[in-house]
Amino acid sequence: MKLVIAVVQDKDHRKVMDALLERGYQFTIVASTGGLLREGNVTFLIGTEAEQIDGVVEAIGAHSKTREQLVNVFPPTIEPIGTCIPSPVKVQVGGATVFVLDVERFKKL
Ligand code: 2BA
Repeated sequence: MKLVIAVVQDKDHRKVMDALLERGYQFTIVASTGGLLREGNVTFLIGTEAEQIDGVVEAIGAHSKTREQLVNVFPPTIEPIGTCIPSPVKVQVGGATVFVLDVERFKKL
């Protein structure tokens, strides 16, 4: 048994849900927030057999787009707080960030 943890952009999560449901995978979604952008994303928890991992990852990848976003970076400064000007930097977000973990024990009680 494996656990797939996938962080998906908010804009893509409905399509990813539909794709997983169509293929019969069971999952839980959790609302989450990216540490850098501080924007909402969605984390999928998908418990599945090892043979199904490729199908799961493919379904997620097929609907997770890469996008560019601007993030404000504050330069290191000795100026008093409030006088430094943030410079926007482009970051590439996504597709999805996927982790695959071994499950030691799985039980529905
Ligand atoms: P955020 O933390 O908001 O990050 C958005 C994007 O900013 C990232 O896109 C990446 O391109 C860039 N970024 C974030 N932290 C960075 C760093 N320390 N150095 C360089 N670039 C950085 P993605 O890599 O596609 O990640 C999208 C979202 O997936 C992240 O949103 C975060 O919520 C999650 N994520 C990514 N890597 C993770 C990890 N190793 N552990 C846990 N969550 C992760």
